[in-house]
Parts: sequence; structure tokens; C-alpha cells
Amino acid sequence: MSYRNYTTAQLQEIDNAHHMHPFTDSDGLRKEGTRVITHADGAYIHDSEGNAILDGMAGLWCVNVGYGREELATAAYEQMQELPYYNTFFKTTNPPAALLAKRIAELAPDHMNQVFFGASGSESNDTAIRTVRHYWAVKGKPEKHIIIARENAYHGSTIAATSMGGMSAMHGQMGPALPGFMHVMAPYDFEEAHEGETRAEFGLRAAKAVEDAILEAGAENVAAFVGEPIQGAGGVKIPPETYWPEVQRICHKYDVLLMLDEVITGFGRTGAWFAAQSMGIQPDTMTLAKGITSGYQPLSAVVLSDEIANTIASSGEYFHGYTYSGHPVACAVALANIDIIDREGLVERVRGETGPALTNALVEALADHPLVGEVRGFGLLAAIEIVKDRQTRERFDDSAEAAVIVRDAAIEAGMMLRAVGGTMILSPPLIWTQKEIDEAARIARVAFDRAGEELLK
Ligand code: PXG
Repeated sequence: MSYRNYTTAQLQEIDNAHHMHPFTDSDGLRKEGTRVITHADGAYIHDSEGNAILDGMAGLWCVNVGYGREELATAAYEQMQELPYYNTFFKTTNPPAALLAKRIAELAPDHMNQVFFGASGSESNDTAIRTVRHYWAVKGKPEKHIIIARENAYHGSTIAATSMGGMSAMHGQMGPALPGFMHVMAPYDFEEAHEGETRAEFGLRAAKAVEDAILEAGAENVAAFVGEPIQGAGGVKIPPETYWPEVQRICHKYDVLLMLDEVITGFGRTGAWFAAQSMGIQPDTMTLAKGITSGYQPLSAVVLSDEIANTIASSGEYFHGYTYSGHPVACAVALANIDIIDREGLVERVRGETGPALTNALVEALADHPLVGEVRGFGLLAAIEIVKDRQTRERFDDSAEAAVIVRDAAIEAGMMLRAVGGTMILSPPLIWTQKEIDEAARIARVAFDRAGEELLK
């Protein structure tokens, strides 16, 4: 293609002049110059300077089956030739959309059998918000509209998803938040547990915050509680085992729906098709995106309980939908992607092999490092806490800057990972084997050693 004729400098200049990037300090980026990613294969991305970089983030938590899957390209190509687009509004469907909805229903918990499609995780969360509120209205309880979410939650960047999310920096940049959302503490024991409190006790205390919020709002006003099974962009916060069952019990007690945002945790990342299954909980809605197509096409879904789907079905037209709801190409790619995950046993591998192996390798490489306060993992999600003092867990004054130093050192040493506040994150493709895991642990150690030279001098 003709863009191959451009030099890196030319592309950077054009990008600087015209391309506004998401979640980016644009002036800073322009000074630094953006990295041009040109191609990728398997577990590696390649930039225009000829560097091969091990992708510890699966793109943005999404390329579950790794890069360069011809099968997915073929699925898209064939579907584009056969039917590139048609809507699903006017009493029409298309084969990939119908078959994908069935496939997802089969993989989801038994009581969830209806799927509503969108094009992004943010959209799917907007759909979930509207849908639970509409559900309660149809049930004759329109006052049940408040959704309780958590601090530091990331549910997307639309106004509704930002209002539901718990990122204070984002709240500062949207004018007034939408009404009807409350935020409670996240189950983040590394920073929030009291002295002497066990993890199990902390999990119950964090769940109690949900109950307190329900009582504060009045259960008759609360539609749902929403959470990522493991907070992703908030810093791979893995709740204690006591947390989710207790949250579920509280939701039942007060007739409050449980909405899970499985945009990151879906499609094998936690060692089950969905984290609801890993954690033994029964949600009423599940939002999915990212791994649904391994990022090869934009697609998202909301999976609904039979109770919600049937209630809404019984109430006439639901005025909600997107041009790309049930997009045939995206759905065809998703079906082929799910086939790969299934055929290659990636879910089982994450659960029994690669998940535990990644955590073990990082613990072995880093647990004794002077900058490391904790290494934790669940499935193929891992986090490393950066501290100034291992004993007291004191953070650096600018802990986010410390994490950026580690991240840049890792990229320099050949691995892409993510810095969130004072935490380093890994969320690799599910195709990683012991070889990539060992390589990741080795590079992480190099990066922490280099950062240590700068931060601990
Ligand atoms: N829910 C969760 C749990 C997510 O992680 C979304 C919803 C929104 O999805 P869309 O497709 O609208 O982006 C996400 C997205 C980061 C980062 O910095 C994470 C996401 C997006 C952008 C950046 O880790 N997650």
C-alpha cells in the first residue's frame, strides 16, 4: 500500500499535524514524536524503526488470540464480499449476528440467553445502563434508577460511561456528570486494608460499602451495582475471594441487579470464558468487547439474563440501537475468533498453565526487588506495585512518574506494558507460552533494575 513509501519522520509529522490521540497529552506527544507501529505477528508488534516488541498488553487488553491470524482476515474478507453491511433494525437479521448471539449464549451462564450488539465497550455499557433502568420501569418501579459503581472503575469514555466510571481525572473534564450514579470503594487491599486486617476481612468490608450505599440511597431507588470482576485500567485490582459472593448476596437481599463489566475479563482472560464463572457469581448483565474479536474488528455485546430480556420483550418496542448493532463482518470475525480460542484450548491453558506460570515467573523475577511492593496475578492479568520502601509500602512522591520510568525501560528492553498510577500492568495475548512468559519476566527485571538505578540513587 502507498503508505509504505512514507518515512517515519514524515508519518510523525502528519500525525502531529492532524491526529488527535485518545488519553494523550498532545503537546508532550508532539515534542517526543509518536511511535509508528507498522505490523505485528504472534506475540510481537513491530515499529517503523525495526524494533520487535513483545506485547505484554495484547494491544489494549484485547488481542487474545495474538496477531497475524489469517483465519480472521479470511472471515472478514469473505463476509465483506457476501454481505458487508445490513442493519438489524427493520425485522432483519444476518447469519453471523444470529449465530454469534447463540454462541455467546452457550458460553455465558445458563440464565443468560439474549445478546444486544454494539461497536465498543463504552456503547455496550451505555446499553446496559439504559436496559437495567428500562427493565425496572417496565416492572413498574421507574424510581429504581441509581447505579452504584466503584472508585477508579473504567467503563468507557462516553458521558454515561464516564459518569458511571470512577476515574476522578475524567470526571474533571466533562462538565456536570450525569445524575444517578454513586461510587464506593474498590476492593484494593494493597492500599486500603487496615493494619492487621486479613484479605478476607477486607473483602467483606469493601462489600459492606455496597450495602451502605444501597441503604443511603434507599433500596427502592437503586437499579443495580456495577463492577469489573477485576478492575483493569484501574490497576488490575484483584478482589479477595470473599468480595464477590458477598456483593452478590447483598444485591439479592435488596433486589438490586448485578451488572458485570467483562470488557477486559471476558473471552478467557481469567481462565474461564467469563470471570463470572471464575468467581462463581451470577450477574444480570454482562458487557463484552475487546477479546470478543481479539480486537480484529470493533464489536461489543451486552448479555442479558432471561428475566431482563423477557421483561423487556413483553413491553413493546425498546427504542435503542446502533447502526452497527450486529455488524455482519464484526460478528463473522468474532465467530472465527471464538473458534480459535475454543480449538486451541486457550481458556483451559490460561486456567491451568499460563496464568499461574506468569504470576510465578514475575514473583520469581521481582518479588525481592527493592522497588517492588507486591506482585499479583489472576489468569493472564498481572500487576506489580512500585514502592520506595518495601517494608512500609511507602510510595514515591510522584508514583505515576516512577511507573512511567519502569515502562519506558521495559519498552527499551523490548516489551510493551502499561503503567497505571504506581502500578505496572500485564495483560498479554492468551497464546503466550512458557517461552514468552520467561522472556517477559526477564525483561521486567531488566526494566526494574534500570529504573532502580534512576529512582533509588
Ligand atoms: N469497560 C472496561 C472494563 C474497559 O476496560 C471499556 C469498558 C470501554 O471500552 P471501549 O471499547 O469503549 O474503549 C474498557 C476499555 C487503559 C485503557 O488505559 C483501557 C480501556 C480503554 C482505553 C484505555 O488501560 N478499556
